[in-house]
Amino acid sequence: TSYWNDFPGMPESLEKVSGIIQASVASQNPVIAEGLISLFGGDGKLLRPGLLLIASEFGKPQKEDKQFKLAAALEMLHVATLIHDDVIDDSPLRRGLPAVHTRFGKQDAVLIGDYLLSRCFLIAAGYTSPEHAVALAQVISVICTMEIQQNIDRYRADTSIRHYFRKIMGKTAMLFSLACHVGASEAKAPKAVTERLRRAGYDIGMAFQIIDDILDYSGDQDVVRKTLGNDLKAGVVTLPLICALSLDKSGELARATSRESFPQADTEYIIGIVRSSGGIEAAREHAKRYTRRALTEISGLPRGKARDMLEKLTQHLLIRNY
Ligand code: 2DE
Ligand code: MG
Ligand code: MG
Ligand code: MG
Ligand code: MG
Repeated sequence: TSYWNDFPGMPESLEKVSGIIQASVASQNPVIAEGLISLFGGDGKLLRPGLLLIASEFGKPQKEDKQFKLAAALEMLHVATLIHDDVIDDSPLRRGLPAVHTRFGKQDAVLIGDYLLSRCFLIAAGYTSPEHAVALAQVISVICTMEIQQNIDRYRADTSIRHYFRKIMGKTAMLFSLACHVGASEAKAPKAVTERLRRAGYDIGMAFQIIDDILDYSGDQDVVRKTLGNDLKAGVVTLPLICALSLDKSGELARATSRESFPQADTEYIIGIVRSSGGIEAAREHAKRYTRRALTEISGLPRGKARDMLEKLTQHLLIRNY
């Protein structure tokens, strides 16, 4: 994808990953085949597999290019969560195309997500050390738990930044962190390097979800190529709103998002206040802070092509507009 054009060797490697995914999800069933081909053929960023592959370069070359298999498994998990996420968020567009549930209905979308999850585990079980398959399963249970927490917290604007960070750590950062540490660890990188990558992956993932949440308020839908403005409409309270609430001294925003008013609130009006109060910029400062933390970790990694790529990617993710 265009995300990786300036990264030597990565477009070719990610092509291999895509090939493994296509082969592994292939099905005679027309709904599965079409539903998945449209998603994997779309313009996914392939960040998690990309991170895993970069991390694996800190270790030794692997038998049968095992790292490509693991990278494929992570992307399959990620896409499974997206399919379910779009059902849950009632979000019609994904990767520039109709979401799976838009085309095939919610019933089949849920099942296609489950199918994909099982294909992910098939690969993980076959090509990962048991402890990493366990780690993967644990991350998935945390993702689900934090998604449920997010539902519990709907329309509660009186939340804390801490609580928000905890949720995005579970729903996004842990998988980024897993990609980085499993990639390095399976390639037998030194323990200190693996641990550093685990921390860097966590910080990159935190910054990534903060920017995702900012784009939901201020992105250009034609560029991001998925439905925006959804979080607020669904009562999901994210960092731009949390920051705006502490910046808006008039109390206007607090009134508009009180437990009573929030479900019927005029979302355009709220988005206007979030923007004019500086909520977006304040949220961006947090993304910058996580990016700086990631860069500090990365600067402690062994020098070389992999470190340069990780640094460049981390910097890019902060200024991305999709
Ligand atoms: C991204 O948040 C959410 C990621 C996790 C979703 C996980 C679900 C559990 P967003 P966007 C739904 C499903 C679990 C499985 C299949 C194991 O902001 O903006 O909603 O891209 O993402 O819609
Ligand atoms: Mg969503
Ligand atoms: Mg969601
Ligand atoms: Mg989002
Ligand atoms: Mg996203």
